[in-house]
Amino acid sequence: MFEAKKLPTVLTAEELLDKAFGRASKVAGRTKKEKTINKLSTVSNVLRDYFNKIIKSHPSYDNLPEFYKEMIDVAVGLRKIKKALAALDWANSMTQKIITKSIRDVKTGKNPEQVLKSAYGRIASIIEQIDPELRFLNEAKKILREIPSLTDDPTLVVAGYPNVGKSSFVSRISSVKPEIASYPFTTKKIYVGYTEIDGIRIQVIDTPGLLDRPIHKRNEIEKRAILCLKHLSNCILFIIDPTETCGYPIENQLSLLEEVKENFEVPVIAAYSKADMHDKRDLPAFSSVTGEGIDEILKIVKEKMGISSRR
Ligand SMILES: Nc1nc2c(ncn2[C@@H]2O[C@H](COP(=O)(O)OP(=O)(O)O)[C@@H](O)[C@H]2O)c(=O)[nH]1
Ligand SMILES: [Mg+2]
Repeated sequence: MFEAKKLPTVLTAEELLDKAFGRASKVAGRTKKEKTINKLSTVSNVLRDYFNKIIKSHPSYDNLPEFYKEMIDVAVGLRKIKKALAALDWANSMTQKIITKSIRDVKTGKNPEQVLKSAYGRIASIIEQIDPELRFLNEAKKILREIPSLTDDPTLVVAGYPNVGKSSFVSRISSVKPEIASYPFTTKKIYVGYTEIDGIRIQVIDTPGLLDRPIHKRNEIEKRAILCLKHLSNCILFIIDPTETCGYPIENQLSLLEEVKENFEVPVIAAYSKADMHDKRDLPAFSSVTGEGIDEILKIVKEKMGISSRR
């Protein structure tokens, strides 16, 4: 599971240099030589710890589930993150090299003050070079934090026109109140609920604004958001409101169903909502108000997802 909430704040070059040199300015030593070596070692430790902390806080992006890779790529750019982390790695080894060499120079008798001054100058110039990457990583952190935490439980995505009863269904079957997260790159929200079918936890996702209108009319960013859903879903429940109280004629709802079927390779279950208001039963029908038909729907979901209750 991807947990961007753990990503730390990233300092700018100036802040990082203040931190390292500030810490070094407080160290003591019996001789000028010793004091200089202690200062250099302090800068070395602060920088190494800092760079390692930032680099290690990021997951191994290549090993993330496709859903996250796609989402992160759209939100901030996977290559950009990798390049920025590589730049930090570079700065880390460069500054350590400078410090190791400087300590050796002091030990072998070079003027401590001059060595320190020159080392500080070179370190500062390296850190300043990666300032854009540091700033980018801090911005990326803010965006990545918005990415919903999803589990790798089997996932049911709920689709259908607005007001057909998607949210009501997700709430009805969820053991806990659905969590709301946002897509980091659109204004769209994701509602995530969890239910159990025969002891197997199922993640149920409702994404208002994505699979509730013709896909072919979507802009690029929405199409990519839909692509993220493709990586995530194991099954789709397409809800049709035959009463049309949702405000959309049944023909439009059916044509969206066809489009969803064409765009997704997973099983798509079509079902009627609001069964308490009509008698149409040529498709499975359920009511989130009375609870009628809900167990039937979950049973079909279980079959389509290939969930076996034998354990
Ligand atoms: N009678 C009845 N009304 C329902 C049912 N499910 C949803 N509704 C109503 O339909 C409207 C839209 O439901 P909602 O779940 O918000 O739809 P969504 O936009 O698809 O998420 C709300 O006023 C619900 O109370 C149902 O099973 N029976
Ligand atoms: Mg809704």
